[in-house]
Amino acid sequence: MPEPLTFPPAFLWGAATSAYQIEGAVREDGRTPSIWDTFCRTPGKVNGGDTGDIAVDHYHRYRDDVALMADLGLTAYRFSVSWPRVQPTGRGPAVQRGLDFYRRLVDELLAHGIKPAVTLYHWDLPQELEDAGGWPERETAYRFAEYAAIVGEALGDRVEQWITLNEPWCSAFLGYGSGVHAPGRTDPAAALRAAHHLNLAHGLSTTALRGVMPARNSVAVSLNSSVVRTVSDAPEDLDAKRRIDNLANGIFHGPMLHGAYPETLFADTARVTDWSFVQQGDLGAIHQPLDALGLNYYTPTLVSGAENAPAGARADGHGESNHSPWPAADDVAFHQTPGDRTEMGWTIDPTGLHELIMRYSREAPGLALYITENGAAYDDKPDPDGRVHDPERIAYLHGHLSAVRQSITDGADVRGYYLWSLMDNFEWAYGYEKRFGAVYVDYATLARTPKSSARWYGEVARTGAVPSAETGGE
Ligand code: IFM
Repeated sequence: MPEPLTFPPAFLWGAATSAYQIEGAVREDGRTPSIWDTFCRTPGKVNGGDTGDIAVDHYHRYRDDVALMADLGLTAYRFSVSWPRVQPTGRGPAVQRGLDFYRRLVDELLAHGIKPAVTLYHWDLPQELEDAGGWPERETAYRFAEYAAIVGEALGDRVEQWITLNEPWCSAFLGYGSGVHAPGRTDPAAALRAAHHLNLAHGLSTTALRGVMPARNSVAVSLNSSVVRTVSDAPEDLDAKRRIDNLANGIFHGPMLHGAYPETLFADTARVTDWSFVQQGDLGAIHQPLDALGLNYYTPTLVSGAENAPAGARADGHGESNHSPWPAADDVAFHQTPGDRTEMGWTIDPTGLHELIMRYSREAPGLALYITENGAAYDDKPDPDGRVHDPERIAYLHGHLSAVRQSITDGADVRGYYLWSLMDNFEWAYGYEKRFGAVYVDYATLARTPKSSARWYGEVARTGAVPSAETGGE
């Protein structure tokens, strides 16, 4: 029997969700539409015409959901606040009933000994702000800082862990580039403007949070930084890697961690934009001291230069669109990494997580690292006895947690892991078709059933050690 892998005693064992994916109650207590409510109602945008109207009804079932987490043995929970629930028009005063929901949720978590981590933005921009121009407009960054201060003031006394943005790459490049995410625009110049204004929003909101919260609280951002690999060391492939690394990673961590965009990014994208939207002082405003960095990891990215690309090689794993999410990189080819895949078609490769952690240990020395998302979608179905067995997910978690443990051994300061996701939920343009949950949700009854992976992961959380993958959580 192999030895279990033991983690540091204070390591946080969590699960993650986001507001639009689980809450439902989209018209209650003063909430107004976000860009995702609008996108879901645009024919052909979301699989099966699914919406987040009900989602998994967490807004009404949060007490049961917290009890379930406690029963499993989780010690942390990462959730997002819905901007249009708290500040419906994206400006002006807050709606108290919206804030009260999150206070109740946080109090419930604390009463169960579960540490809350709040994400301020997980993609649900108030529609009114999109109507005013959305993230390509500079004003949206200032509106976000105002909203951050409202939430920080309301919850800062009881929530220690704060995350400004979740995966700004998706907001900018899937939302305004390929259009597979809300608001569904397909304009590469707008996508780059959006990226800059998301960076500015991160910096301004970090400053705003610091101004209203106790100094002990920690502020971070969650990046879905890509592990970019090449099919060969040919110069055109290495150049493709450099360009995609800039667009996936450096465009965000450059200004946030180092106060500068990668120098070559400007030349790479010159045919799309002149970057004149970057104003004097912006980089200083973005480059705020952080306490931690959140890393979201699912699969590596494999690229080549166009000359090494078989016809039609465009498998970047970010959904179907005639428009690339990668501005000015139409000649870069994306390839499927060899190996087993999850239901999303994403190759399972825990070595990528190790590589990512070690890179950011170097890129962000002194910052605590958290894996703020990692997980897998599978086509889970209940057995006739009502149980849901998901050995593939256990194997996935085992592999990735082993990679985290290895990174700690190799010197990385990783303090916690949040499994994506606590329960099955609305998987954006895929609707409810893809199940990422450790807990199975029957969408007809909304009943929750922990899958075997939830029991397995709960055991990990309780013991602080990863057992052998053969332990099925039963
Ligand atoms: O469901 C999403 C989540 O909202 C953001 N990160 C990736 C997950 C899986 O696609």
